[in-house]
Formats: sequence, C-alpha cells, structure tokens
Amino acid sequence: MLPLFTKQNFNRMENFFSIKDVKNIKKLLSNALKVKANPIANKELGTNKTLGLIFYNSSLRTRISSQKAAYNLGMDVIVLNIGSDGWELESKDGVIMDQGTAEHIKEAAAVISEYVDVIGIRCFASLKNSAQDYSEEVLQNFIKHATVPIINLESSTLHPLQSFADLITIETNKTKPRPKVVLTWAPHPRALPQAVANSFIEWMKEADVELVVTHPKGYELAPEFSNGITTEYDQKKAFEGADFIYAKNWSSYTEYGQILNSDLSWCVNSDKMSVTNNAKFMHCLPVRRNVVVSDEVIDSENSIVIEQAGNRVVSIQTILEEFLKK
Ligand code: SN0
Repeated sequence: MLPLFTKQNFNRMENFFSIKDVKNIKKLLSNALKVKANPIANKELGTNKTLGLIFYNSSLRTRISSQKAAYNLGMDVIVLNIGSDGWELESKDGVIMDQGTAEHIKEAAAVISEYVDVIGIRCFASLKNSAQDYSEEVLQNFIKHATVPIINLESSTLHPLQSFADLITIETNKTKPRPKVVLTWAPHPRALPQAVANSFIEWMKEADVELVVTHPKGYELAPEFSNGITTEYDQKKAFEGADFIYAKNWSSYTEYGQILNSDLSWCVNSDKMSVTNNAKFMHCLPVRRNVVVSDEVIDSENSIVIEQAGNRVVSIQTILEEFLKK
C-alpha cells in the first residue's frame, strides 16, 4: 500500500522535530492565529488521512489536543502506547536482540508508515546518559526509517509543540511590542527532563521578547540552548519588571539527571510576582501545586495556564495543516 502522500511531496516542512524545521516562524504564527480564530475552517483538509500517535510515556494535553486537532481537520487518529500495548522497540543499530526489545524501530517505523499519513511520537529522556539523550536516538531513528512526516510530541531534549503553543499564548496576551519573559526554574520532587526549558529558550530566541532565565547554580542548560542567553541567579531580581513568568523544573544537565536543589524558596509565590509588571503566570502543566507555584499565584487572574494548554490544539493543528496542504 502506498501512503497517501510521502515526505518527498512536501516543499514546506519534512518533519516537525524542532524549530529548525520551521521555514518561516512569523508565517507559522500568523497561520496559528487563523486556526485559533476558526478551528474548523479546514474541516475537509484531512479527509481520508490518518494521524498515528505513539506514546512511550504518559500524556494528558498532548494526547487529547492532538486528537482534537486531527478531528478539527477531518482526520482519523490511531493511538499506540508503547510499553503497555506495543512491543518494546530497539533503537540501537547492530545490537543482538536477545534481551527485552522485540522489534527494531527500523521495521516499526516503516510498518506504521504503511498505516498512517503522519506520525507523532513522545519519548522522554532517560536522564541516565546525556550523550544518548542528546543524540535523540528514538526520534531520529523514526525520522530515518518512516516514510511519512514525524511530529515531535516531546523527545529527550525538546518539546516544540509546547513552545509553539507558548509563543501563541505570549503573542495573544502581550501588552507591549517587546515583553520581558522570564523562564524560572522551580523545585520538584522528581528528576525531570530539560526538554521544555530547552525548547522554550529556542523559540523565545526567535521571538521579539527580552528573555531572562533564572535558576540555582548547577542548573545551566546545554550550551546549544544556553549560549547567548541572559542568566540571573537571583530569582527575585530576575522577576523585576517581567511581563511573563514561565515556571518549569528541570534536572541538572551538568550533573546529568540529578536533583541538586529542592529549596522550596524557589517556588513562585505572590511576593515574587509583586515585583513584576503585573506578569502573567505560565506553566506547561502538569504542575505540582505549592512546590513549583503557590495556589495563590496559579489560581490568580494573572494565571494563563489553562489558555496556554488550550493553545496546544492550535499548535499541533497548525503543524498538521503544513503537512496536509499540498
Ligand atoms: C514532563 C517534563 O518534561 O517535565 C512533561 C511536561 C510536559 N513532566 C513530568 O513528567 C511531570 C511529572 C510529575 O511527576 O510531576
């Protein structure tokens, strides 16, 4: 069976792995605002086309927003939860497969491409080996062996659909042409990936914003993301005059995957918000209340986390349209 369309047919975008796949970010953002204004304007675009969603890890927003976006475009959706429903997949080349993995990504990616027209994949960082995580073995293998476009639903080091939704949220909430956006590290009981923070920085570097990143010492991100950014180690000082506060925990990159600090004084609270320019509060969710952010802040009028999550439909729908438009 031939896929309805193959990667070679696209002159716009081959895959959506990172912001680097976007040819024109301004145009993509303007397309997103159109999708947001009228989500069902292109109800026929995806007729007889299928989106496949593959999850190695848990998901609430990504899973549901991707399905909703596909339905807005008239697409069908097939979901596979690797681990619980599928075979454990091998991602390394040349291994003797006599252990846990039953199938290689080489066959899996090619076979899934026979059934669906676009594949979305979520596979978090292991947080055990930085070289392995930062090589993006799983997503890159899918890109190599699939014959249809691949969409990153959060890989080891990136979460571009989240960052694109964040950009849309900032664009539609800003009250000045060049807002001050602060990405603040916050504590967390578990070691989490750097993906959301890495991607957010990558997208904000391309946006018309003043970006400041604040975190305790030891939480510096990988140089490919942190190079050229403004870092302020004093969290409250970083918050001064901010228009947007974006909170997110990540584990250490330099002491890879470690929790170096669980100091609750980094929790975003009203006292810190009081030095901002009446900043909006953002977080990608899921969020640990009263660890990452106080109830008072997340329940305040300045919190836009729900609208931000709503924009996840807009971001993936805009990307799906890129692939569906001939
Ligand atoms: C993920 C992360 O990358 O930080 C997904 C965010 C979109 N977050 C978590 O795994 C949080 C889980 C927890 O236990 O709070």
